[in-house]
This record gives sequence, structure tokens and C-alpha cells, in this order.
Amino acid sequence: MYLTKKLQVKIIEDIMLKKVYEGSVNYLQIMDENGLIDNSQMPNYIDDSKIIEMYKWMSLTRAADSKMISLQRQGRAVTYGPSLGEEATQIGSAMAMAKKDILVPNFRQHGSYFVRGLPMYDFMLYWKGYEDGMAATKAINATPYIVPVATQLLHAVGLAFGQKYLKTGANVLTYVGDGGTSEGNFYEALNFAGELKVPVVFIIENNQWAISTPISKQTTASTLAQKAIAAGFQGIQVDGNDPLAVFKATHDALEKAKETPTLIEAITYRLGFHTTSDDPTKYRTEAEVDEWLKRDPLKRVRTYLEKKALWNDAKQVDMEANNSKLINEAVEKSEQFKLDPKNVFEHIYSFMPDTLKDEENAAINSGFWQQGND
Ligand SMILES: Cc1ncc(C[n+]2csc(CCOP(=O)(O)OP(=O)(O)O)c2C)c(N)n1
Ligand SMILES: [Mg+2]
Repeated sequence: MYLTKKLQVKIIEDIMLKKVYEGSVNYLQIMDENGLIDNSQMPNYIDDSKIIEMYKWMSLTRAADSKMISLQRQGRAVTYGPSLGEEATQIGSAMAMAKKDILVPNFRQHGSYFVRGLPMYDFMLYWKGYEDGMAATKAINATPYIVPVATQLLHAVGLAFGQKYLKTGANVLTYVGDGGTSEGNFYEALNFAGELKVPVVFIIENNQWAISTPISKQTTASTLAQKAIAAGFQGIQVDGNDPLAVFKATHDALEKAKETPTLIEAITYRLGFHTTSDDPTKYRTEAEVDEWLKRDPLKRVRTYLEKKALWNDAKQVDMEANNSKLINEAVEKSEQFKLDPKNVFEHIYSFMPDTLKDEENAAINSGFWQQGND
């Protein structure tokens, strides 16, 4: 049978499956591991003073981390999950937030808390095991540390819905680990966020490991950022050891948060152990860690600043002394803290329900807790 060319094309079109969607994920890096800047990506809202500020926050976070590990080893602090190596992801993102925005971290974003204004004393207090340390989060528009993996994401979406409903103009920034992206809560949160169009920015702090599970066993998806596509909004992958890239991606995502959520996958690396209860030498090689040490966020920013004569050894010594002083004073003060058993019952509800009041009275009357005795 003879068919005209036109008819042939039509038949082919009809029998072929039509592509109904195609997505893509971009990758952003501004400062590479040698401290070199890609000017084509550099936004005008990042200048050298901001980069110095980033460096200082990252350094303070690393110093506090290291102190906390040593306190834990001496039995003066509880189990602690360090942020070693992940400082750029935390500092770059938190610095992009406006004061009224709300921070919803998990258990590892110590740097984000510092940028938001959590006093060092409260940080020390919390990791000594006192809930009171988290009472300060209210004043800095943050929720307390959250350990049940990925549950914070739904809290974040709920909070963002509240901001939209009450027209506060605030956005919500929340974090999850790479392991957390395998939880149902992660998908539920993304779906709600996309459907409700709430002002939330999700950051996946992809540190390559979920305790001893590597990212290669977590998913066969080639990026975690692409998981946003199914929820109807954009995902972007950034170099999570580049605070400038993280800052830019977060800044831009917050700018458009009133119209759409964004998922940012920050590629970073957990240089230390999962927590002080973990021994990573049992499941990963030293060669892998050495590879990532080359991409250390602090090292690259210091290299950049020194090349521009904006930093030197004297400034470094000065900064380290100031950090130590701040940290040591906070440790000392936190060790003077006297537990009031009543505190255990506070900070749970905005008002105290009768049932909780009864429990509080029973606990106090039982004498089980001695006032001021920790
Ligand atoms: C719901 C739940 N399951 C298991 C745990 C135990 N747990 C704590 S952290 C963690 C791994 C989290 O890995 P990831 O999300 O990558 O975050 P990272 O610790 O690497 O920052 C697990 C399984 C938990 N806290 N909550
Ligand atoms: Mg992880």
C-alpha cells in the first residue's frame, strides 16, 4: 500500500509513546578544593567579608565539635554526633536565612545553630544531657535537636504551612541526612510541601554515610536531588564543602520559597565517626577519608583568603584563642549548672496539662530526685 509522507509521519507519531515529562538536576560549585573561584557563578551578594565570616563560623563549629568529643571521652558529655567536615553545608545554608526564618535541624547541625545565635553555653548544656540547653532555641526561631531520623521534615512542612496560613512572611529551612531520605517521612514531607506550596527549603546533608551504610547502598538513584521532581519542584545538587555554593543555592531557594519549595542536595563527607559510640574503621577505608580530606571546606576557604592577603597565621592564632576562650567559659559555666527536677517537665507544652502536673508532683514528692543534685 502506498502512503504519502505526511500520513507516514502521522502514523509514526500516533504509535510512538509520547514523552510527558523530562527532568534535570544541575550541580553548583563556586569555590573548588584549591580555593579557586568560578567567577561566572559568583553572585554579587557574596563578598570577601562574607567569606571571612563563613570561615570564622566554620572554625568555631570545628573547635566546639572537638571540645565536645574530648568532654565526652572524659565522661563530661553524652553521646555526640560531630559535624567534622560538614561545616560548609551547615554554615553556608544558615547564613543565607533571614532572622525571622525558622531552622529545623536534625541532630548534627551544630554550626547552623551557632549561626542562628544559639549561645555556646546552651549547646554545652544540652550535650551534657540537660534538656534546658534547648530552651534557648525558641528565641532563635529554631526547633530543638531531633534524633528520630527524618521526622523533623514533617514538622518543618507543618511549620511552613503555619507561616503561609498566618502570613508571617517567614520561611522554613530544614535538614536531613542521606540515610534519612530512605524514610517514608521524607517522601511524605516532599509531597506535602509540593502540593501545599509551602515556604520550605529542604537540605540533604549527604555525608556519604548513614552510620555504616554507604550512599551506594541507600539508593540506586544517581542523585538525591532528583527526588524533588516527583514532588513537583526543583532539586539542585551543590558541592557541600563549598560554603559559597551552599549559600547561593540556599539564598536563591529562600528567595522563591513563597512560590515553591526547593530540595538542595549538599555533597559533603563525614570526616569523623557517626557519633562518639561509633568506630568507622570497622567499615570504611582510610584511603577514602584521605581523599575527602583534600576537599576539606576550612582548608579551601583559608587558602582563598590567604592568597588574597585577607588572612594570615597571626589572625588564625587570634581567632583560635578567642574560640577557645568562648568555648572554655561555656564549659565552665555549664558545669556549674544545677538541675531542677521541675525542668524535666517544662518546655514540652505551651501550658502544662493536669496529667503532667500530677506526674511532676509525684516525682518531686517521691524524693527520687533531689533538688539541685545531678
Ligand atoms: C527513625 C530512626 N531510625 C533509626 C535511628 C538510628 N539512627 C540514628 S542516626 C542514623 C543514621 C542517619 O544517617 P543519615 O540520615 O545519613 O544522617 P547522618 O547521621 O549521616 O548525619 C540512624 C539509623 C533513629 N535515630 N531514628
Ligand atoms: Mg549521612
